[in-house]
Amino acid sequence: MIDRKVNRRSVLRLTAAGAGVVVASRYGVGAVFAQVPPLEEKDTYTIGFAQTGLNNPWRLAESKSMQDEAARLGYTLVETNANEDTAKQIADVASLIAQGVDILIFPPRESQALAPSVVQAKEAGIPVILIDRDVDHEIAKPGEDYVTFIGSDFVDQGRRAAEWLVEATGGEAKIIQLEGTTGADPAIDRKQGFEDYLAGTFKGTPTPAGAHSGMEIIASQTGSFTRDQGRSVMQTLLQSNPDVTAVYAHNDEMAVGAIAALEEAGRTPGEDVIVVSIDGENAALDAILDGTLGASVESSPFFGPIAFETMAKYIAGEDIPDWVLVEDRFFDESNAGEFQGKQF
Ligand code: GYE
Repeated sequence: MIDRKVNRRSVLRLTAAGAGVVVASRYGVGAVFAQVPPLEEKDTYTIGFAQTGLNNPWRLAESKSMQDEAARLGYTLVETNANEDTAKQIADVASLIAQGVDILIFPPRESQALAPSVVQAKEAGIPVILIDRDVDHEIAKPGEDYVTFIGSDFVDQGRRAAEWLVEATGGEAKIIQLEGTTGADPAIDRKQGFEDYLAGTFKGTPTPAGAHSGMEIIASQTGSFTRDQGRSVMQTLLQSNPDVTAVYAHNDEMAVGAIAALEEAGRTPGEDVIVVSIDGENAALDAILDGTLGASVESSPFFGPIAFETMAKYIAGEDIPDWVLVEDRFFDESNAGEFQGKQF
């Protein structure tokens, strides 16, 4: 499992850190840069869980899933809350490292900003499993600096939203895109998957459907994954883009906010403006059933079981893939009733 060689990147980092720097680690200096620190078999573990914030149903569901699974296993979960402040999350991770937790399992709020924190954990001899968001692989690599990323294919989520929207609008739409948190992996990838699909490519390969030249993105701005900002950004964008006929929101909370803004402006979401988003929360299923939201690609927050199962495999010395892919369902009017109230 941990028979990974010191590669060029590790060597460069060692040089950059200064050859004379002594790195404090439970596993000795040599091992630190070569591989993810191992985790020994014990009766119980202390897990550092640095949450990005608790300001929406998705985050609350994720935290509860982690808490429930840790409790079920009799492990101690030390949870921090960064209140959607990246600098705070960096400090939270540093503090969990200083406390000497056995392992860190957390969602990095921003993909570049949190990558050095992942490397710092490794250098302190603490393995990291990333859940729900990934870091920039140019700075920290799965299988080398951290165990793995467990989460969805966000590029594909964007593609699926685009594909549905093309169908729903007959290939003709003036789209406002509400982006997620700037610098967050799902915001970057959901934008790319959506825009690339409309341009006729998917992950660098031409799509059979080709380019959709009638689908025009007329404005694209961040709403930071929140309902409030989804609403206020939509209010502003509506003023300058009254010709909008579709909204693609990177998550349901922003879609729900945008729907409110559209209604306030006298528009009829679901009729004159078609809305699509991602997550599959209860409020989105309700909106699908009342006709204001068209569809939502699932992005599950229930990481507890899969995170702890992956941790157990790592302890047992099993080979963990660099990416533990979470498969997502799709919600629209055909199945929203079945799942209504059962999500989060
Ligand atoms: O879609 C969003 C949340 O990182 C995948 O973050 C997650 C996203 C999720 O705030 O609602």
